[in-house]
Amino acid sequence: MQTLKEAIQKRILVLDGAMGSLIQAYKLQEADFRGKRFKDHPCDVKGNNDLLCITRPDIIEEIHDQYLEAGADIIETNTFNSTSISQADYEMESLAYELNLEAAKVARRSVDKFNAKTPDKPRFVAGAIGPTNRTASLSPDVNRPGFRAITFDELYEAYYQQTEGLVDGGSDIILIETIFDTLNAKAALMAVNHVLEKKNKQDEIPIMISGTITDASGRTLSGQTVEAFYNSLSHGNLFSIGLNCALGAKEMRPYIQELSRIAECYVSCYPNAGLPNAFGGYDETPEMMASDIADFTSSGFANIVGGCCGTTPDHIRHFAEVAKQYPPRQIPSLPNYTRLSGLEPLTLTPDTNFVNVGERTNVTGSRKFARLIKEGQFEEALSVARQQVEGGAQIIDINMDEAMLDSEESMKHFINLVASEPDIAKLPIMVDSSKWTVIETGLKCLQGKGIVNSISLKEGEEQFIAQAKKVKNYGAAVIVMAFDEQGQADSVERKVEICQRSYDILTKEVGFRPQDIIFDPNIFAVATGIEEHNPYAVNFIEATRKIKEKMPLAKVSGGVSNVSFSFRGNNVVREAMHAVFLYHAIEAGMDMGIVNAGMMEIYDEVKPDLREKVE
Ligand code: THG
Repeated sequence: MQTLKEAIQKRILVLDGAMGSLIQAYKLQEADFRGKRFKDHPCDVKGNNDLLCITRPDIIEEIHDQYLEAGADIIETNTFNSTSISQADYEMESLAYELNLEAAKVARRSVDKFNAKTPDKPRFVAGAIGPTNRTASLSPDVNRPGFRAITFDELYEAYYQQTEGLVDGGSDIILIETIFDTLNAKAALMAVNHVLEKKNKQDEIPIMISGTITDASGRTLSGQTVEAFYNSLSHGNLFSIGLNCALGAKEMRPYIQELSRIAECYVSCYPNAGLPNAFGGYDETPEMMASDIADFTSSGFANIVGGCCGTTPDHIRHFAEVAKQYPPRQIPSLPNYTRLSGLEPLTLTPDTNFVNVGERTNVTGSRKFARLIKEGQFEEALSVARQQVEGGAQIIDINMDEAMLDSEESMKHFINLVASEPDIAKLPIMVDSSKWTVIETGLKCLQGKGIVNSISLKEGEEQFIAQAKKVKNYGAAVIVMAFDEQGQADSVERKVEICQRSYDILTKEVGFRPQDIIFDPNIFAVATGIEEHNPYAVNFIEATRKIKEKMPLAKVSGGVSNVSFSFRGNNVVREAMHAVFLYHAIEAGMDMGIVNAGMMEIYDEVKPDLREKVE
């Protein structure tokens, strides 16, 4: 029998339609939901549709059968709310694993029945994972923007358990769907990948993900654009990415077109039957929707089509007819650019100018920021970030390394507050700490694709690899310092050698994408009065040239203000030094730098006599 991976190369696959409205048609009562087993359950369970996989599996199987009969290639398990988190609404959190196990078995039975009848048309079970009823990157309380009702770790645990049930029950695919908060989806993706790794099924069970654009703004509920959303999740071994729910097919068109352009995996699309009407129902007929689906498929936008809320087996029958008529979308092969995101994407192409990383949201890099954080004035501290953005920062570096602080807690709280300020949160975040636990705390708060600052070979290969693997699983890019077991590199040769060694380990052993690696060949202070320090700036520049020659897809960054530390208090000289340094470093290939955004002087505007001395 054809595998999913074979089938999707040949044709556009069809996903099933809505489950809820079909269940409603059975007019089930409280007693039906309870069955014998939950007759004495302490609270009402009517409306807990997922429970029917245990108490009325016959009904769920009948619905699956209807969709397969209509021509669906893939049916979704009835598990949208089967996490311990969502089941808490019905005091059934302890049932989570079993709900998923049973739901997958029901879907499996239905699919196996049809596959036995027509082995030439294989069908597949997609274990469905919903968003839960909580958001990890949004506060439910407008008065407490830094508050979160759920954490990354709690979501991870719940999704892990759900995935185990779905896989044990026989799912062919895992589908993370209706994503409205990308941080929830990142937790789900990590959990799914970990379960598949543990069960040694990574090659066998593909992962589909599907987001939701909530309105005409073209953004997810948590504020990301389509491309930012894709960048946040592209690390997760995706089989497909797509959109479902919220909008009707027509409204979804520009966003599916965009995904189709940027996604280096298959693209799925399963819209609602139009926008909800005044009674919360859906009006688009199978014929109406089929013409929109035909528009997508004839435009080459999609590999998988289906329906969400309001769609019926009749809709799916029409879609299956349409899907037959067009060839599937071809996966584009895109240039290996460094792609990051906050609420918006940041792509570093060969035409991108030097990228400014704002340095001032650093308790060791700004007295003002340090004072505000120490006094607990986090809201005011946001103004420091905002000033960096207004000064032209395209990424924000955040550092809370200070002995007097609970650095993990401060990192978490500040990133959560940034998330509620769209003018700042649009940028990718660089999590800066010399403490791994602080970095990991930061990563658990980022819905975008950020940068870890930093890792190195300082403590040896084992720790370097372990941390790099984690960074990759969180989907971040990484700064690698030119630092090894012998210490921090100061000569050109050592800088290049350590970066090359790090690169080889990251790309060959960890599976890092070269464009997600950013080298920092150490900017040290010059003119300190110690003779050996004087070539430090030139060494950085020469090392940069060599690193970019040898590893052109990787990027080079550095902490620019370090170079002028001996002139602290003399900003005229410092800014001149930064301008001259950057002029030459950028010419040598430096791609980005941590700088005091807004205070950058232009090389040509530095007073000639001062410039001459700095040169
Ligand atoms: N590489 C990487 N990360 C880094 C550095 C690096 N992170 C921290 C640091 N170096 C880069 N950030 C700063 C931030 C501020 C200053 C220098 C580097 C600075 N601050 C003024 C000072 O100390 O004189 C503060 C003045 C004030 O309080 O207003 O110079 O190299 N990967």
